[in-house]
Parts: sequence; structure tokens; C-alpha cells
Amino acid sequence: MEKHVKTGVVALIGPPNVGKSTLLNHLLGQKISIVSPKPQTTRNRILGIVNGEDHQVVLLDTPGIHRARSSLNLEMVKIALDTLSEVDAIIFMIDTTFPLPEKIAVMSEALEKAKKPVLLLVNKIDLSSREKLLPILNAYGAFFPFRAMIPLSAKTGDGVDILMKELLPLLPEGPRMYPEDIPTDATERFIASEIIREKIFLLTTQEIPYSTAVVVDSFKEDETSGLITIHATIHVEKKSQKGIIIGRQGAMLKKIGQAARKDIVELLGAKIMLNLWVKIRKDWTKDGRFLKELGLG
Ligand SMILES: Nc1nc2c(ncn2[C@@H]2O[C@H](COP(=O)(O)OP(=O)(O)OP(=O)(O)O)[C@@H](O)[C@H]2O)c(=O)[nH]1
Ligand SMILES: [Mg+2]
Repeated sequence: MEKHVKTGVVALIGPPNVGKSTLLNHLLGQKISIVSPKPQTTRNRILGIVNGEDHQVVLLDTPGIHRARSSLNLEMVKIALDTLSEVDAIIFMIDTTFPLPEKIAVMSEALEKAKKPVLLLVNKIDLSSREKLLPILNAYGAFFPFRAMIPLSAKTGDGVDILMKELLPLLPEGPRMYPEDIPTDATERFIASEIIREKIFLLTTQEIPYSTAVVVDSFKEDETSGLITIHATIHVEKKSQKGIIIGRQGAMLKKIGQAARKDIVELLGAKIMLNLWVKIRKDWTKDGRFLKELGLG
């Protein structure tokens, strides 16, 4: 009989930009979920499988919960809140700069409704002093019956051992749900499109990252040479945005392509040929059919 371990599904939720995806990557020991200093980087639910001698945690990274207006953002928040119904435990993450809990009534309602054990993580302690933590822990502790409140740094890993120590007792025992050598259920195609999107988040400003979606149109490996050729389209909402993404004499598109290619090479451990196109897809952020194609809604 297969060995039983602590195993369950855990949602990683919280406001945008607090470090949810950084934590997922840290726990996986590799980059699966994209990260940027801009809010609303993650748009889909990203599944990461964290394996240990005595555990397998299926961690669901989600888009940051915020007051959404556009169809795209409403879908993102819905994805985050919907995960709460299908998990064994919830990790609710804030960071040390985050405002006090009264400001996030939407989330307390969602946490109460879920009726699952919830851990509070206060991330980015590497940026803050111990004295600043105490009022945050007091305020959040009065706001919701968290099973534990854990200060940590997803970047340095400080406190992550305590998180695992508090999390594992909340999970049932059973056989592993996934083989031990796969870190995610996301396809290489999808991760490649996300890496390209991350470079756009890192290299462009203002509304550009939020007006951009990336679709991998083809992904082909040459059997003999091992070369993987990827064709991807960067969709923007209007002409001016297309000009910015392409840049002067194609300089911006080249920069995005080079940075993305480097990461994709690292991820796949193969030679990569990356071809990028930019297309105007008017008002795609409101186009339900296209959002569905992107796995949103
Ligand atoms: N100093 C410091 N920075 C961190 C830490 N964790 C994350 N960051 C930074 O915070 C920013 C946001 O990190 P993400 O992991 O993208 O945050 P997120 O919560 O997934 O954001 P959304 O996907 O937009 O909801 C990035 O610039 C990270 O490098 C940390 O522990 N310490
Ligand atoms: Mg994220």
C-alpha cells in the first residue's frame, strides 16, 4: 500500500502585490508563478505541488483580491474567491505595509463563509522592524479567528518553516495526489505565455501591462535538434499600445523577447526560438469569449 502523508489542497489568497506568487515559487524551489512589483500580476489560478518526506501540499496561488470594475478584474477576483470552496485550508497573506483589517471587509466575509481553517501570513518582514509587527498582529487577531498568525519573508524564506509546521496539522492524511516529480499542472505553453506577460509587467508602465494578454499560438519541438519553436501573440486593446509594445524600431519587443527567452530556456532546459507578434484586439478586457480563452471565466 502507498505510504500515507499529510496532504490537502490549500488556497493562497490576499490583496494584490503582497507576495503570494513569490511564496509559491519559494516553496516549490522554482519559478512557476510570475512575479512583479505591480499589483494584479497573477490572473489565473496557479497550482503548485509542494512535496516533502511526510507531506504533499497542493497550493493554489490566486489573483489578488481587490475592488474590481472591468470584466477582466471581476473574473480575476472571482477566481480567487471561488477557490475557497474547494480547499482543506486557507492561507491569507498580507504584508507589513498593509492597511488595517476594517479596510478589507470583502475578505473577512469570504473567510467567514468558507468555514475552513485560516492562517494569517504577514509577509515581507525583511523590510520592516519587529515593533511594526505587533499592532498588525493585534488588529488582525481581533478581526478573525486565525489558527495562527505567522510573520515571514517569502523572499528570504525566513519563517517559512513555521508556516509548514502550522499548516500540516490542518490537512488530512492520505496517499499523494500527484507524482512527486511534477511541480505544477500548468502546461509548458501556459507558463511560456506567463513568462512573456511578466516581462511586459516589468518593462512597461501605466496601463500597458493591464491592457495586454499573451497567447502562445504554437509550441513545437524538433525531434532531432531538440529546438523548441514558440510563436506567441501579444494582444493589446488599441493602436497606441501596439506602438509602445513594439517600441522604436522594435526595441521594446526585442527586449521583451530576449528577457522572456532567457527564462523559458531556464524553465525548459532546451534551445528556444521565440517569435512574438503584437495584435490589436479592441476592448479584449471586456470580451467574455476571449477572457474564456485565457482561462478567465
Ligand atoms: N522585500 C520583499 N519583497 C517581497 C517579498 N515577497 C514578495 N516581494 C515582492 O513583492 C512584489 C509582489 O510580489 P508577488 O509575488 O508578485 O505578489 P502577489 O501577491 O502574487 O501579487 P498579485 O499576483 O498581483 O496578486 C514583488 O516585487 C516581489 O519581489 C518579501 O518577502 N520581501
Ligand atoms: Mg501573484
